[in-house]
Amino acid sequence: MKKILVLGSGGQIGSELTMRLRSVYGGANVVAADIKLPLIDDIMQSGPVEQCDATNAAQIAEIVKKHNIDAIYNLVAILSATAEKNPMLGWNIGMGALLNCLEVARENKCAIFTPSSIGAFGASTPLDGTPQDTIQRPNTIYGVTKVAGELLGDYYFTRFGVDARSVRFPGLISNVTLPGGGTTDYAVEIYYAAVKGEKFSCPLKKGTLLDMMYMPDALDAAINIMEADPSKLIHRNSFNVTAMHFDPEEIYAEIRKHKPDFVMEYQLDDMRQKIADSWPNWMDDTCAREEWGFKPKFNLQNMTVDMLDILSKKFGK
Ligand code: AKB
Repeated sequence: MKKILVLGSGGQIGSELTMRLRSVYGGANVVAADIKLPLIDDIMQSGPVEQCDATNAAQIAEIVKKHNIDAIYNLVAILSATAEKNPMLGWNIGMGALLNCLEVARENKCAIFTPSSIGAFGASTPLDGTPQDTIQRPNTIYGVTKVAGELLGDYYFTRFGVDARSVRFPGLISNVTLPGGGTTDYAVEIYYAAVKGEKFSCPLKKGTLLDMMYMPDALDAAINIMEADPSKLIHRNSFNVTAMHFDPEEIYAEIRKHKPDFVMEYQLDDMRQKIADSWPNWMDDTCAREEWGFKPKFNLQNMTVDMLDILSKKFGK
């Protein structure tokens, strides 16, 4: 990867991945793009920025040609709970952006990364130790777009030689840009509430196990899979990756070790609960570890220390 385009630079992953890619490949070599500008100051000031509606293929193609792009990070998606409220929007944005990116990548010989998700699994998948290759019959429109995206990525690779790669991200926990409309968002919001001294209402019930990962590990995964030796890849779209799994009680207890006065109560969101119940409790990510050396650094304990520290500084607490 020499010249990279990040579509969705304003989002939870994009706002951090853009800065990480710039630190690795140089600010001038990473073009940040989003439908909505301006982006955060760090991004605006450290390299090229373009306005781009990813559902418009001509706009993507123009930016790719203008900047001689050879790798595209397509991070455009509507997250699970929002997509479930508006399935057509979820499909049109998720699939529209992906198909456009794949076509532009084919025409311009670009590599392409598009995240898949634990949402690509469903209630009929083995939920404990979910294997790399298993039943994928998701019950959400978000999951349907993720499975279709995985299949399209492999299709464009075998049919046209497009270097399409992907990982199935679990819930991502981060502190720069809040996620919005996801099922796993509670695991981010709980830290913000703890630092601000607010009571937290948890939308998922006690015992709801979900895979999670701290953003620094997700950024490493997104870069390392694209840098991986292609001759070692047996899989491509998409690799199970995870760093930890916990239920609301476990993350609450971990935060209370540092903030003993913090209070969490339950206020269940039926839609999110239904989605979470259909997702893996924990995935087996052996293939990612063996094929391209995936090795996360953060667990619930050291992530909690880091999240509380960074957010305390951010909010002057
Ligand atoms: C969501 O909850 O929708 C996302 C995801 C796990 O893909 N964070």
